[in-house]
Amino acid sequence: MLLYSMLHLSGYALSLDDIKNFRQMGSLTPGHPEFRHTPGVETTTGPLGQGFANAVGMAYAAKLLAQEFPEQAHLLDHRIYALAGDGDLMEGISAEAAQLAGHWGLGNLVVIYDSNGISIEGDTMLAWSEDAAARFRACGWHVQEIDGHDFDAIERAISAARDELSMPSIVIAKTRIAKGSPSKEGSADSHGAPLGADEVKKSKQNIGCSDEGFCVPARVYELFSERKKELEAVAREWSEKFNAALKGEAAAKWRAFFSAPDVKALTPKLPLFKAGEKVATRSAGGKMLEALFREMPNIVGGSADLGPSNKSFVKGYGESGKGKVGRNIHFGIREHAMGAIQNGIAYYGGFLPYSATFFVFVDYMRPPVRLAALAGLQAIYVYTHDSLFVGEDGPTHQPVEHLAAVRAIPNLTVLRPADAEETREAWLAALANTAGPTALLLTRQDIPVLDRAGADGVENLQRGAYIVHNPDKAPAIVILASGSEVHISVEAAKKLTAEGIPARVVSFPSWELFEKQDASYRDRVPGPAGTRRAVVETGLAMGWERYAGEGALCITMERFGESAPADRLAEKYGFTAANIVALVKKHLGRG
Ligand SMILES: Cc1ncc(C[n+]2csc(CCOP(=O)(O)OP(=O)(O)O)c2C)c(N)n1
Repeated sequence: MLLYSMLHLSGYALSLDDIKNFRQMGSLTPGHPEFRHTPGVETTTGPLGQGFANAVGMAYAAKLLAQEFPEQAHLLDHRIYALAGDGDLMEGISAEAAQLAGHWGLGNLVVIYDSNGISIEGDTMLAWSEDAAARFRACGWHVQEIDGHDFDAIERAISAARDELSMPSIVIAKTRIAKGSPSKEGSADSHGAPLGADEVKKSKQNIGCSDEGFCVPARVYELFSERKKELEAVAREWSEKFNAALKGEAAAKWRAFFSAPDVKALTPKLPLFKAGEKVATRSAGGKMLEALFREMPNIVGGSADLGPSNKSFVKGYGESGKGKVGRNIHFGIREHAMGAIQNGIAYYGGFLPYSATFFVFVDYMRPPVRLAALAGLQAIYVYTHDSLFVGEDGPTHQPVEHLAAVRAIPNLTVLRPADAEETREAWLAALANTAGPTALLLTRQDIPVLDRAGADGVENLQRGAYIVHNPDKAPAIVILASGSEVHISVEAAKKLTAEGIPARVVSFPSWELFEKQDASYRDRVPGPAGTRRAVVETGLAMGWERYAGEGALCITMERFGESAPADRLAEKYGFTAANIVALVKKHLGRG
């Protein structure tokens, strides 16, 4: 409500009626601010701590943008402000993000911490006795502590924070929740529940306001509108200076930063692979990134300390470090902050951010992935080591339920390419998806580039599923597979066909893209009703009945794996051509 009321007063298209409609169906004032829903809302917040880390991402983006445009840098010198509460600071993500902001020296970031010592259950002392100031000092922040009800102190502190350019600033403002309320001031009772008519009336009297409901005194509107006029002049002047300073090559570069990726132009720039070549899709993904860094000046990202494994670091384009930002970002071992900082970069605009880790650790960053999907941010996740075939690291590192879990997030496009060629297409799909995030699931192990002669072309990955192997006769079995299980399925299909059981293999990298196809395509690829089908995937069968039908043969993982070399695991858990052949025969009653 603080944000909504400030937007209303500042002249955004948010009326007093919108404010009265707080939290009502279809209103512009939903329970928590939602990006793209309410004018002036710059980030979707609500899950505590996310906004704090978003602000760190925005500050990173602002600093990097100025670095990328050195001639205009003197004009790209704005600050990023964030308001945070006790809840934000209690959440671990704020500690991760604060460490990074301090390390990077984000002097353009100013956090104002409403330190009222109250959360839902009562005094924060119930569960928190950390010295927040000491924490932020330890992380390399400029720390000020003030009385948050002293307007002069607030002004002085913000001014000092603005002047501090070598490190991020936090203003710890000691406040009283529900200040002025005769019986609720300083009490957890005021956190979420309405104060009640009588208490509101008395509170307003106490702070010198009219007790009329939803009343904004005319002099308040006047004050804001005068200030708006002054600031409009400042903005105009800035725009004129900026447009004058942005000439020639820099102007073209700026346009490239602030427009959607030109997928058509990028397509021929990405590397190709030959059928039969053995390539881990994580390595193919690394090659795509190298090409994209060359072609797209605004692609930025990095890993949570797994760069060499994720193949996500691109040499020669600068990197983050102590007191510096760069296009390659070292997030350290902080998946949660990584996801939310990535969101902050996406919110800021101008950059296309990616992040990388092992697929199993998506669990450590699920909240920001969900928020990217909700907010419709273009963010790309490079999740390598995507299956049981991680091998020796064992069950802690082998995803099982993760495919089902990421497929369950609305507006997240999940892509599990079957080979290096599909990896190129998957990257193109991610670049084309400007309406939400995309997860690329890539293998640790080498897998062959498929021979698609006589089958559908690899560009059909864009349709979510397509036929990679088709027998001459009508198929007796259609095998649906994704990622590294596709080539094993093709090998099995060839054997089955040779034995008189014509078998089709459908590479099924993306449920979400497949859902967007017309009904005739969706019917054609998995075969007409009555077709016998099998699913081969190193994840839960859960959900596959949608495409395979009830009663399909499922060669899937319904339990945790174990630590062993990948080929031994393939044998034991049945992901071999021989096992697929045997089980299909049995399933069809032909064994
Ligand atoms: C991740 C997460 N966990 C729990 C909540 C539920 N919740 C909303 S506000 C709140 C307490 C926040 O306290 P504080 O930041 O001090 O806010 P204040 O009471 O000062 O308004 C909690 C636990 C949430 N929004 N997000």
